[in-house]
Amino acid sequence: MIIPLQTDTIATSSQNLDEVVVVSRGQGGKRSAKGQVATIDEHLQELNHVELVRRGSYAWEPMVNNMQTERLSTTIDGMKIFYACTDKMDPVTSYVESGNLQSISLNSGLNGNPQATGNIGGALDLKLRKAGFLYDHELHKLNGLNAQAGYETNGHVQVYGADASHSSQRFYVNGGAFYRHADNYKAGDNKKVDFSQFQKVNAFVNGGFRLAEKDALEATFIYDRASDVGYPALNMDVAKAEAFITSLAYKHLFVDSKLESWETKGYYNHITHVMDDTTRPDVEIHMDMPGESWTAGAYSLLTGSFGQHQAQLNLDGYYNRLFADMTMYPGGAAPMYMVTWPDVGTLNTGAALTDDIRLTSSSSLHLSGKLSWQHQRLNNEEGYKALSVFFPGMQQAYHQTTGRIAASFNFSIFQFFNFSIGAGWGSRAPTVTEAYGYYLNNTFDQYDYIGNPRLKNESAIELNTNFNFSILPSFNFSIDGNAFFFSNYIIGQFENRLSAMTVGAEGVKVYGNLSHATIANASLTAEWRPVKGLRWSAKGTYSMGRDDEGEPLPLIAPFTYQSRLSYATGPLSLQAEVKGHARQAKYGEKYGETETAAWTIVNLSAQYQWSMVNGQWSMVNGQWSIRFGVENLFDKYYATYADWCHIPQKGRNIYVNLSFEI
Ligand SMILES: [Cu+2]
Repeated sequence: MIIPLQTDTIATSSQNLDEVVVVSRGQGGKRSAKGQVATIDEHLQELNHVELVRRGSYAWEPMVNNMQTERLSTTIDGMKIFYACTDKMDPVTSYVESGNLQSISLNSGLNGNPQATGNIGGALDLKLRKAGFLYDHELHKLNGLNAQAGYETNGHVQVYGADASHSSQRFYVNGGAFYRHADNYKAGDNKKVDFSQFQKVNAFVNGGFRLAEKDALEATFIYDRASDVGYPALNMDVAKAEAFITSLAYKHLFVDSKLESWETKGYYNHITHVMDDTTRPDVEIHMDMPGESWTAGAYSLLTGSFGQHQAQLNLDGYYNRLFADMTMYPGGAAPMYMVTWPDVGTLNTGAALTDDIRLTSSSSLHLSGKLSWQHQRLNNEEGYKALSVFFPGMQQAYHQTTGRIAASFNFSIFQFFNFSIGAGWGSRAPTVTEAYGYYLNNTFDQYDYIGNPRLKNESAIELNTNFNFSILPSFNFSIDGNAFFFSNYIIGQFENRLSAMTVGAEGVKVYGNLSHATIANASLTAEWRPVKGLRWSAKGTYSMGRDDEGEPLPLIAPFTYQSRLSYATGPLSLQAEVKGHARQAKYGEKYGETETAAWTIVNLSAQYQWSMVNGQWSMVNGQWSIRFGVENLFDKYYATYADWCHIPQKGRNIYVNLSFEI
């Protein structure tokens, strides 16, 4: 038998992954009640430690452990990609579709995947769905077909997706297309939310070619384009957000060796982001605000097994360019032009090592570390000179060295008891916005933000623990906690000497370092399976965030809870869910945050699956599934603490999703 050349799928079963949400077909794991038709954001909601910041109904920004994009790493199959919007309208998770992905993995805290840098809060890796080579001599060539359609009443959301695959021992290819369209949605009590529409198309191809028995080339191409995207929480919408994502990888598997696999991948991606305020009424000064991001990079990952050790060595490097500018058109006067991201070129190289050590049959140690070196240059003279006015003597090029190291110890007694404890230290360089941003208006606190090229790197010490036990085979209980102790925490600080440029802004903030800050999270999960098919689960999470003066940090979750009751019999499964959060009593008033009220909603869902064996496709079964559900059953009008400027969530929404696969 030939060993499957799917090292990616083997790597996902690695024990150091904290959590995985399954996007595509596959057994086990967490998954969205909406199935593959769900958006990436809805899939991400299934993960513990993850909350999403919403600025509209599209492109939510993932938060892990109550930390946003700047403290996270997001990679696509290990590839670095950087968003192109100065207002964070386009987290990189918005440039892929459910159809592109097999799963999303989350490493909480400083224990990142080998390609992750700057991941104090956590690292998300979006795993692409690859058909893979056939590895059983007896099978004929295998073809697959997968199609989905979905409809949601609230906002008339339409989703259509189809993909096909072909695999042989020498060659595989899979590709598909996805389309989503949504009109304005209605919040509870039938209140329409203007500028909440969007449209998106996505197409992808993955291919693999086996050069020799143990050597293969793999290529990926993704095109993604969102247009006419409304952002009700912001002053502007998006005319176009477009991404090209490509990669070429060479994989080698070792036989009769302590080394297992070696993968080297080169990649390139380009994002174009065009904001638009022409559809908004009563705009005092029209603005054009385009942004672009280019990233080229490579990594080389070697894995091996040496006695008790399962180790990975990764070397990587990338070059990213970020450019954004803004032209304001005051009526009757000459247009005003400014550079908001001064064409910053970032060259980053790093080396990472992870090691899983099996100490005894019931205990193990996981170690990971990475050292990165970074060079940044401001390539736009105009932008450099504008920022130099505020920072006389600032340089045009900067160097940063960052690193992370994490260790965790795991102890288990069969399935009854599992305990882990971990610690880590890590640092991150300031982002381009934090270091070099120029008059970036933030609608959260109504301040214009200016970057600070003199920022120190931020660092944090992390402590975490997890305790899991089963009293009876049917009852499971777990406690999870972590705490991050920051030094030089980066956040916007008042600058009274400067006046705002944006109409309606309250003033100016410049990014600065706080000497220290703390973020801590604790969650409790219980699961009970009283009889076959019946399952009840409940989860509660409490978080806190404090700055150097003991004041609450912004965007820290209040007490949140979720309880699910599900019943499965044969092809039918039913689920009822209650979720909500308490009043956000400790909100970041100092940072412009306002209080969010408590809310609770009820969701219902049902799924029915049936198979057919078609004579012509004797090797494969066709499988149909239909998913039906009601979200926000009682049409509650509410906003979560993470809804930007308290834009309301969807009111009652009924959905039907149909999918077919062979
Ligand atoms: Cu934007």
